[in-house]
Amino acid sequence: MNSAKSRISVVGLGYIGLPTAAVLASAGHEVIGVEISASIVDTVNRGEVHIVEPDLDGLVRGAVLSGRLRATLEPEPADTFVIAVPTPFKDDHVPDLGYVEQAARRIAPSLRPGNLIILESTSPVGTTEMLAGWLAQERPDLRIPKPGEADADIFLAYCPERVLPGRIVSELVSNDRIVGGLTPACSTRARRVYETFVRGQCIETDARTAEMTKLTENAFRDVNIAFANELSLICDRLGIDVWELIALANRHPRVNILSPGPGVGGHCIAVDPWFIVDAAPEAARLIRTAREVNDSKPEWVIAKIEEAVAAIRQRRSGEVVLACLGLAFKANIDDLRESPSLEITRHLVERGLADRTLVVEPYLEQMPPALAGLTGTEFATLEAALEGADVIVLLVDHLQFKDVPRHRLEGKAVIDTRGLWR
Ligand code: SAJ
Repeated sequence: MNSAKSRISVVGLGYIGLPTAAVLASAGHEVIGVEISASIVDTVNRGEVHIVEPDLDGLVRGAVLSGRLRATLEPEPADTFVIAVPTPFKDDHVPDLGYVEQAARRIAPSLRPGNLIILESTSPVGTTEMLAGWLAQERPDLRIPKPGEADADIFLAYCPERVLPGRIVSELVSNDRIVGGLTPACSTRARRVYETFVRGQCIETDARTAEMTKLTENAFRDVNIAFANELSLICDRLGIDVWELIALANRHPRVNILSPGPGVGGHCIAVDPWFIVDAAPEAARLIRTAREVNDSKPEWVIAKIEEAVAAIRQRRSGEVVLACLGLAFKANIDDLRESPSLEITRHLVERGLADRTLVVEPYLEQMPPALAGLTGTEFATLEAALEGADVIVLLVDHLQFKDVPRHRLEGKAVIDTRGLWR
């Protein structure tokens, strides 16, 4: 471990930036978080958090109370700048680097010779070179590093975040880091920063390889989840329990199939593989197909729910009540980004499939804006859903749902997209 402590500016205090800023502060650095949202700045400066993530609240409170972390709207000079802003894609699956460009142009006036800039946002291959280009436009007085050229006034590297939502604080410290500089000197400077708080290994490479490593990790997972999701469709046709099938196949020493679900959500796995497809459309056939398989899973789930409701309506007249359990994109978190569960629920409500739809999400205190105000929906407790629903759709395998006594499901149509109750 390197003990050098310095002044680090973290640009973007979201799911990655805020935990990173707090971990850096607890490792002894003076950390300035730069945000465009005034309410996030106020929240952090009160020592509070705007996201639910295990252990994050205590870490941020401690960092702010110790005086080593503060948030601001305006960039200030620092030794190192870590950019952790979103990189979504546009409607046509083309990466949108607007936030990275905006961050680069905003920090540029504060840069001084000797500064290190690290990009952590998931990015298509070549983004770090583009970042160098934006900085060069803003600061023609500074020599910006170029691959193959040793001399420069600042250092620039790509180091992807790889932490799992729900385990961000521990994985930030324990995971290995891939550090890809525009030059070897950039890699080494960036590695030394990570070595002040990372217990895993920090491995140097070039920027393009580091960018592609991140995309590859998430595309690998996406392809493997697509395999499980495709199996669930095949098993449904063949009358086989896919969960039993996977458990049995996984007894083979070299087979490890992931779990089917209602689709793939989150801001990473449902997005990043498209960056590869966009860069090499003809070559990325499997990666594209996996995206399509996972993206089409919500429609299949919706069709199953429609069948269940239609069967009840055929059997009897009167009100049909549907309950959707879980809106988050995966278990035990409050994150709704790209959530297939939210997409499915919204579709069902907008279609008016049931007379009433009870929405249960233990990680939220009220109906999220995407569903608020839609007629026929009610934000409900698990108990109310078990009491009142004719059709129960389990969309997220939250721990709170696991122990539902099976007799409470009797007489209801149950669509368990996660295999939690099998
Ligand atoms: N899912 C399944 N079946 C599974 C596993 C996951 O349907 O067997 C679904 C989840 O329900 C969720 C989605 O896939 O909707 C993604 O969840 P996840 O837990 O696989 O991944 P994320 O998006 O929370 O985090 C991923 C991680 N990447 C890998 O595991 C390769 C994390 O390490 C990355 O840091 C993160 O993406 C990121 O920020 O890129």
